[in-house]
Amino acid sequence: MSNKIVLITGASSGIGEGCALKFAANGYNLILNARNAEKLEQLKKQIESEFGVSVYLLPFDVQNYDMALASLNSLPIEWRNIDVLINNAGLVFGLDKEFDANEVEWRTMIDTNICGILNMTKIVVPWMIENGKGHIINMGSIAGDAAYAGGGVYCATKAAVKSLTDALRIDLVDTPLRVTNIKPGMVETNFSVVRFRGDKAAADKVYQGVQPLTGADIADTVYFAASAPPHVQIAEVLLMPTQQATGTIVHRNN
Ligand code: 8X3
Repeated sequence: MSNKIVLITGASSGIGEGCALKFAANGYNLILNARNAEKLEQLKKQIESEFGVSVYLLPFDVQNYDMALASLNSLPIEWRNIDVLINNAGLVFGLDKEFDANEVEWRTMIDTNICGILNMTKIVVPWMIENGKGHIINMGSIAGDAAYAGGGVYCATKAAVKSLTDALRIDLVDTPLRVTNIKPGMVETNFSVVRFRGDKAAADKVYQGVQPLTGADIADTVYFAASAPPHVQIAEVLLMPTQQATGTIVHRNN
């Protein structure tokens, strides 16, 4: 295969889906991962007919190292030549005080947002080192820069993403590989619907009177980092709506 290959986790919606469309529009072949195989199938059909690139699906839960390893090891050899790994899979539950948080929910956040990235890194980065090329792009968050009320575990996971990304950049400094942390502020996806455990009205309130970013906006920045010349390493990007200034300061219309 002559096209470049991008592997995207959490690709079935939101920022991950935005990245899939952006990279496909620029001629990349895609390996798409998410838990929801049905949504991935739909996206594969849409992308292959719209952009004429090849899409390989790897449905598994990034929380589970054994599943990730078995799934990635099932990739045909020509698909292992991965140019860009976008560790996007992540989620948030609740806005509860740390001492009120639900332990199943905080374990799921830690296992997905932190261990998910570690699992993918442990499997894919050695392939990239062997191939002498690669770019790891981790989805951090403005929430990793400063904690906010009710964000305890989520903010901690995104602070961990920053540390893991910075450490990986150090570990790979003597290789041609690049490592990037993308840190979005308010992005309207199903992120807040999951946070409020399916309560769409509560999720909509988060973005009331604000024009939030979209998955496509984030994908533009991810692609910018991936398409920079090989000697340019975009280490970190913090991006937010014009109406947002920090994780907690937002100007709302009305
Ligand atoms: C998403 C941004 O501010 O909702 O990571 O935590 S925020």
